[in-house]
Amino acid sequence: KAAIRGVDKDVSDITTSVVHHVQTSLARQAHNLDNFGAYQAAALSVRDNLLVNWNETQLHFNRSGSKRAYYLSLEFLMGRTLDNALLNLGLKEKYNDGIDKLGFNLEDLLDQERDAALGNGGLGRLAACYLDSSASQELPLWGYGLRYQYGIFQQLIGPDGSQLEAPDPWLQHDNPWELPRLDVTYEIRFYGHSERIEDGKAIWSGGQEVLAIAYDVMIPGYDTKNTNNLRLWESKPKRGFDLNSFNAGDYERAVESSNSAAAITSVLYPNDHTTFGKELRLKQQYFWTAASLADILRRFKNLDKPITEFPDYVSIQLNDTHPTLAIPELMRILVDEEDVSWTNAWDIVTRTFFFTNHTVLPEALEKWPVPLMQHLLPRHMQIIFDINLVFLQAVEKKFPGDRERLARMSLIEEGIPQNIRMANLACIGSHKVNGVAELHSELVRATIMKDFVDFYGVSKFFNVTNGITPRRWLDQCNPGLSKLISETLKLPKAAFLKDLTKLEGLLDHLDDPQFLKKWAAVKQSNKERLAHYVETTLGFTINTQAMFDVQIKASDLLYCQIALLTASLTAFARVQGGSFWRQTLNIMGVIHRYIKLKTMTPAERKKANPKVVFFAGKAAPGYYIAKLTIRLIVNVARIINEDPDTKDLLSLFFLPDYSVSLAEILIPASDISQHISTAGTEASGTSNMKFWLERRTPYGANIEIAEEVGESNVFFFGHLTPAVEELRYQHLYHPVPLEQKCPALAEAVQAVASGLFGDGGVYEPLLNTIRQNDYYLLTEDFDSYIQALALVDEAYQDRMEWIKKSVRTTAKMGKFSSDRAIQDYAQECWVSSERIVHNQC
Ligand code: 26Q
Repeated sequence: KAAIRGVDKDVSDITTSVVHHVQTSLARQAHNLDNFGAYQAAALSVRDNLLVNWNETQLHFNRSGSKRAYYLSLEFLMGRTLDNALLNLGLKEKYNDGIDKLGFNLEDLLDQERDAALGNGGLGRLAACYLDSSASQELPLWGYGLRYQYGIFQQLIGPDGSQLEAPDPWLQHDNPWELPRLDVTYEIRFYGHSERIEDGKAIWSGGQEVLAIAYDVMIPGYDTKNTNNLRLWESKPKRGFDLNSFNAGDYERAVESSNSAAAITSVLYPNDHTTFGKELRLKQQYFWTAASLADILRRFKNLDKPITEFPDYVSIQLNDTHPTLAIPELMRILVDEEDVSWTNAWDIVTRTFFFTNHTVLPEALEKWPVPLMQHLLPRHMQIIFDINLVFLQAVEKKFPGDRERLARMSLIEEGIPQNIRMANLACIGSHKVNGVAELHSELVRATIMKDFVDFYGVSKFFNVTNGITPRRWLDQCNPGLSKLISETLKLPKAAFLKDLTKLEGLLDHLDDPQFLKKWAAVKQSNKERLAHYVETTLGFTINTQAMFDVQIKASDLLYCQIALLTASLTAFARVQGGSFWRQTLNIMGVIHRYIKLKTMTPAERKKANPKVVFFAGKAAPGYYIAKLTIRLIVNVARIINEDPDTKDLLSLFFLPDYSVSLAEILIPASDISQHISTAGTEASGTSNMKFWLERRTPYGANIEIAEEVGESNVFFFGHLTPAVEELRYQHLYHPVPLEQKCPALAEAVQAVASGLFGDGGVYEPLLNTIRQNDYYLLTEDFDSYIQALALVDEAYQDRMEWIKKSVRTTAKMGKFSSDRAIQDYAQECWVSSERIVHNQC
């Protein structure tokens, strides 16, 4: 049998099944079918295999009475499914042959699929990697999320180079990867009144009731039949429309409330802190947590165990504070509906939940106004006040008379209006709290959770360094490399794709010139694939012999505004936090390079290292400065790419509409990637794990990556985290004009201001962020950044040595597999009881 323990199918079974779906499911004719129809039929045929495995898996876990883990995340950035499903099932080659026999090309069909883009970036993609890893490790983990009608917006570039947003109607065509479960529905209440009765209990009634309907997405494990579930909720009105208004002839009024019910799951919110206070976002959060908990409880009740054993059978991981309402919701169910005493209920709750924090920036921590909560969820507001009362009494007991401490730790922040601090609630309602990289977790303990560490002790706080799935980010997006690794290590692919530490074996081949040549050839063909993409989408031909330099971020640009705001409010009070990925540093570096090339003699130019720079990323729609950065990049590209003096040596592309699928093309083609956030600002970063060689500042998981791969394989530059606060203080109180402080950067800034790349005035607000208090320390880091770039150019000249660096880095990526991360979570959190029964199928 094949190395993969997957589904056994003949090519003829496959063609029969695809044709069957063309005729029956699609009601079309096989001889008159376009690529999209063929994709749909192939997807339905693959889905049949998944369904069989999915059913067996659920049966196994239901029968075994296993403990289960649930991952609550408002975002799952899944990307495409067909290719991944084929690889995980071990059926890719056979489908390739089958589709070929039917007169189509599998790669063309794969390209027909729309990304499922139900996420902004890091946090959502992490959730998707964790689903793949837990399914592959046969762990009974389900994801719970929302089935948004519209995912993250589509990004277009307008005539003046600005970002334009368009909706992402990803469900326009049937989605073969989901199963509506019209029988799995729950009624979710909003508004109304809560009346306290005896023993801390209350009756919550009235208001609006909305229906939650389940849609299941199958998550196939790799090299196993185990197939887990991602359950996404859709909102629907409980009643079609209001009959009284309808009968009175007021049709608009009659459908108003049903429209408002459907609106709950209509759109994914961009990661934009201006959302705090928006009623619809809070409605999303409650709708989703309430439906998920009701579903989890129903499954637990099938086990027929006393409710006190709930935490022995259920662990719930909270992906950031977004699902924190699950804590008061479980209290409500236990106290009001299950007759559990307050103390016992709190004991159950605090043994069930685990909280993962993704940011230490105080301004990015979720807060909800008390009046809004009171109006939307009156019972939950009471419960939060009650939790707070009991908690603060305990704090007072441990630290008598320390009023400032009480004020800091309270779930309620005083002010007009008062706000609920969701991170505090998530922390006290959870058994454990973790950060997402060593440095980040340390910062969590030292800053935002310091008082809680004093109160609970440090053992409640731990670290799980993020990881990425090697199935998608190695095998699927870089099949040539995966094949070469398998041949070189003389191992079936499954061996290292399930145990990424096996890549260390590559170190034994560093002196084999044949192997290095093959490694370089794989990179070259990936660069050609990207060049082809650029040619077909932007109409530019690029030199694939040049170095490819990539900086990509999902919607990360938007964070810059958060931190800029902070700068003017709290200035130097904060050491850490914020995340600004400093695309401006990169674009100023490009301009610097361009100016230098322009002034060179032809002989000097001959010695220069030809380079193609790629950017991709979306800016949150409301973030003016981030959008201006994109506009600048696009307009610099327009000038540089047409300049006959330099265009062979330097070109620049902003690739619109960054997505998982675009990342799958960009990442394998990069010679170098830039992860250049200001030190101490980014929690972890996960795209840094997807590249094999990079240029970085010391933040987040970059430090751990360097520890693994060796500092000689990364190009660190700039200041370390502890210096950042002091530097910001200096900037604020002892400002030095840009021209004196950093002439090279001043020159690049001046080039923009002077209109070299179109109307300079447009960019003034962006340029002022550098000239004025320079919160992200471009002026501090620019010179050392340019020096690092020079080192990169120099190192790239010795191509053999460069390839070796690439191999060494790859060899040491084992730690950053999401399989390792999931094991960490399982051990530290979910397997606290012995009741997990693996699905060994
Ligand atoms: C919150 C409230 C209202 C509206 C939106 C939000 C919101 C949405 C998304 C807040 C935050 C996010 C996403 C955050 C995120 O992606 N953080 C990144 O998480 C990665 C995975 O842990 C880390 O690698 C990155 O360092 C971190 O920035």
